[in-house]
Amino acid sequence: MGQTLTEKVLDDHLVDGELETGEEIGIEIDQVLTQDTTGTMVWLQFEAMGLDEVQTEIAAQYCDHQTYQFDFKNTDDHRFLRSAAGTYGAYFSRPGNGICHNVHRENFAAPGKTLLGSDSHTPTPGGLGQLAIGAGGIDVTVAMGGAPYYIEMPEIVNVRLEGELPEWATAKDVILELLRRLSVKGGVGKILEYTGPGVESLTAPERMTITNMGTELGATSSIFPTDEQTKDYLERVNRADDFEELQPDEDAEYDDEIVVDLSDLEPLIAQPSMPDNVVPVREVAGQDVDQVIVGSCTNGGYEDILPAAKMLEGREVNPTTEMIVAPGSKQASEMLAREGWVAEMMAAGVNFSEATCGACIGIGHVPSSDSVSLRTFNRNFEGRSGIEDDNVFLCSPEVAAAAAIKGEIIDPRDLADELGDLEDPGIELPDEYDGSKTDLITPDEAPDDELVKGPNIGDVPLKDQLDADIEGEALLKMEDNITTDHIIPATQDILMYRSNIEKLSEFTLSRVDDTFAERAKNADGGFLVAGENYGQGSSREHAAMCPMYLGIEAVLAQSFARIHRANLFNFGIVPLTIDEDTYEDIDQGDEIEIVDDVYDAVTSGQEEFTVRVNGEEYTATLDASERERDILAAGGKLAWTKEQAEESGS
Ligand code: MIC
Ligand code: SF4
Repeated sequence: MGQTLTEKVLDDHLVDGELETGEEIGIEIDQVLTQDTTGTMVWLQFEAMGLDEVQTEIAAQYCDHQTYQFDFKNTDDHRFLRSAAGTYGAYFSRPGNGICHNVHRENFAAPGKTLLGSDSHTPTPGGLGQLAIGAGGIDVTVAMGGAPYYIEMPEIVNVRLEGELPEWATAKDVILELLRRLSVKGGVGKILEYTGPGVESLTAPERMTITNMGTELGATSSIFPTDEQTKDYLERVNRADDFEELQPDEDAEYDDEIVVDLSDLEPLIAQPSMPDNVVPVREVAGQDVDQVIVGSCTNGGYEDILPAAKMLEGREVNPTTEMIVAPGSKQASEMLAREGWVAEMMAAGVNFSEATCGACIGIGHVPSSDSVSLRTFNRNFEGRSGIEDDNVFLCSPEVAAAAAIKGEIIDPRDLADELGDLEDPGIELPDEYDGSKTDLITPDEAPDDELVKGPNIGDVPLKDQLDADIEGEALLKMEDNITTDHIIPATQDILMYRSNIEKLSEFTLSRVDDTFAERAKNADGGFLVAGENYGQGSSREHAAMCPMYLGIEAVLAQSFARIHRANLFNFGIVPLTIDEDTYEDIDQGDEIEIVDDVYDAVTSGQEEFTVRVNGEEYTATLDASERERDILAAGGKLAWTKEQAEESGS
């Protein structure tokens, strides 16, 4: 039987296990990336493990989330990250240089290589045939130290693309269509592999918009085969040598297949406040738009901003609307500036920003109250923009620019009819991506050789080994699709504490219940209860670290998002699955007791646990590999890794 492309890349990197769906496999990691809000913990844990040098081919530390540096704590984090990159041997990308995924794809992403990153949108270079996976910080730390990365072999889904995109439909509409069909949990446990005759019509940057936002489906990764388009892109970024032809075998077998006829697509939009709440733009047309933002790691490339700039050329942003353009990388800004497009956009009334994540996580450009904001981003979780009652829609740069011109949501086809002289700008790649590279500092040029820690940078929190008895209150009962933005928000006032868990933990789940952190701290142990897809969204391990710090010992949920589930193991919190009836029967405040000796049950491979709630008994399931059980028993991955090192005498 032939192999899928995913299997080929995995096979090439396999160091443990077999490529059978559901089996745990260990793979070698070639490249790692980290950014400024997860990177501080990555390096603090690198230090705590006693590691002394990066072992992967490439390790890159980007500064992209807290680039406005509102507080010395942000700048201290950046200085610490620079010193860690210098000390341990990673590339360092200064604030303003761009978003990790954009800068990584310009400089390092390569077909057939593996990439592990402490950011959930790490799968972006899947559009170049790279197998890229997002993970919690400590998983990246360990991979950077040279150890394999372990995951459950995902199902491989064939997403067959047919036809070609019609006018005004874009790559963003391809992924919005998949979200509409599959939902935000439709990709959990899966890798989406794109195939079919429609692939060749999409340029590499368009493919990367699709793979970037595969994360919103909950997918482990997304990958495209490589071809002339891949080669063309790599030539334009001056890395032709990185090209490698990669295709699935003709007789490859997939676990599932989805067919998308590109020619059927039209401009789509995700309504507030979930990326899968997708409808045709025409269905919501006519609503006034207060704010439009083009940018982010999904649509912040040169190729994404240029169409919006062309649409605005000789026109004006509607007086009732504000339009912000925040490029994904300084290289994109620089090229657009040199070609005169920045001036053109400014003349149209655009507020042109530095290259940053910024508004995507509620840092700057917070929408006004009770208003509509249209963004080309990948996430619109409630409150993520920095205001609780936000109305954030997600769409393509073309739909965003149309709304900025009209002042209301409008399908660009209808705006073109109205204006008479508006044409679909299409997609255009620059002859050469020729922005300067001065802000990417190589390990050799690194100015520091010891860690520099400001006063806000704390220690890595540790937990004791797993208890035999776990009992306590159901401290919080939550619904389906709770995001890591609910657990540890990323807004400006909170983000600066990412390297200070004691302080950060005060904000734990404050968006759901602002008494939670205090109650948890006083309770001395307890449970979290949630519905389906608990912990979707970001990779931030802080969403497990802080509950651990507050004494949470187990989470009972109907299902878990992949990265967050791994983070719970990594910080010694037992993730137990319960069925819907059990979920319904548990109320916040109920007394819960795990009847089994938890330590023994976890280490002996027991799957079913008896949970007593107010005297009634229920079954909860621990579906975990032997390695995950050992990590849990040790009290988390840091303790476990140290134990391993001691056992092997290194
Ligand atoms: C996000 O988009 O939510 C983030 C901020 O990039 C996170 C990382 C983080 O929380 O630091 C992610 O996607 O992993
Ligand atoms: Fe940054 Fe937003 Fe992309 Fe996360 S999703 S990396 S915050 S641009």
